Amino acid sequence: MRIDKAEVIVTSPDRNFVTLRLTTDEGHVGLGDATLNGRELAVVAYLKEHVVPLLLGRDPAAIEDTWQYLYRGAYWRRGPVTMAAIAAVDMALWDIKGKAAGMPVYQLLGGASRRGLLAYGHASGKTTDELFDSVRSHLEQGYRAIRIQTGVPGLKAIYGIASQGADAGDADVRYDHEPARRGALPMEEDWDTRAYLRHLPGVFEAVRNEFGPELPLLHDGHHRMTPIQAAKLGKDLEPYDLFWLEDCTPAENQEALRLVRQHTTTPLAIGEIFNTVWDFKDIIREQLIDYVRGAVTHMGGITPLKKTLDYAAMYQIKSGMHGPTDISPVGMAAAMHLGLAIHNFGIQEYMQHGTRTNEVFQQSFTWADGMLHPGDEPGLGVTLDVDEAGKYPYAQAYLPYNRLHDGTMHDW
Ligand code: CS2
Ligand code: MG
Repeated sequence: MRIDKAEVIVTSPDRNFVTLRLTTDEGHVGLGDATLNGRELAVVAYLKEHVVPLLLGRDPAAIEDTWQYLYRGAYWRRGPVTMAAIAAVDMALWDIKGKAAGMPVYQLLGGASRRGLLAYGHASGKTTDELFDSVRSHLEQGYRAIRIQTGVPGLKAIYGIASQGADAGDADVRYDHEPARRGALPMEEDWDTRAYLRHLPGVFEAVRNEFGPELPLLHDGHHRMTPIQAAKLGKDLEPYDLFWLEDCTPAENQEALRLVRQHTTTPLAIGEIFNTVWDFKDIIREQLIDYVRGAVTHMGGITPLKKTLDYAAMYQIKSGMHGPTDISPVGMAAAMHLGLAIHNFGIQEYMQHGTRTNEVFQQSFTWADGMLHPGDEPGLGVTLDVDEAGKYPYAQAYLPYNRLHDGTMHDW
């Protein structure tokens, strides 16, 4: 079998997605997600200009060799653009292998290790009342684990909080499906870590009082704290028994986690912006985290993320793969197949794509009783309707950015 055709398809149904579509001389089609939120076209150019010419004529069965060829062959390794491009190739090749074998990808990865994948959704609100409504609506949708993000008194707009768009002067800014603002410059948000640290423990206390001790609760600190601030937050949240505290400090400074770890037993998750096992190596070996947040789409594909998670398993560290709406349905399917197969699955983030996205990408996964399952169609189980995709041209969109009250740029 040979790769005959390699197309890069950009579509923007509810938000921008980049998909690599490979077709073989035997007519098998494989899809890979190459979406890099806010910098999508850089990956499109990387794929079209530099990767597609290398793929034509290659044997699609040689997944490991193709991965090494693209990673080592380029000499310039790692980085989000390179690794999103390689990820798309890797996913598409697994998809083709599954279709050629007549098996879902999770079977090729060793078969199912569980009935389904516990998934968490994103509850948020500017106020505690709004937050409670959001938690209730997630429980009604069947979620059995919930991330809690809340507004902070005195701050006008915080990333990850739905329904603040109107106040921020843009009624179209909805976090759930469109955190990136289309066509304009990025939205400015504001931040005050001391106000946040004062406010958040009380919110978790209120949520526990309202919803009881059992519901797994998560929180994303989105890289905004210093190590000592993160240590304090971890300690202050201990009574509320979090499933995890995510990205408490900027992910580049891995030593920060040593300090956080010395002070708190709140479980830590990190890695949605990491690209390779090298980013995780030390924090896994030193057992500084509890969950690996890497996305199939941004870690170079199923092949290297499986290796990273197998390594993490030696230290009882589990998966918590990134799954916001900027991971396309193809990337989500890849995460579900991998999560079903590995032994050390922890939890899967699941935000739910919009209706238009689901019309462009037909998917075989199921969502019932708070659990995801990738389905049993051969390959990844996703097809792309090219005509439907063509209705939604690319629209420039930026993620927001953050400033402190005195105007200083801050991590968001
Ligand atoms: C977030 C994401 O899902 C998460 O945990 O951190 O919303 C993240 O900010 C976006 O994926 C950025 O593209
Ligand atoms: Mg996050």
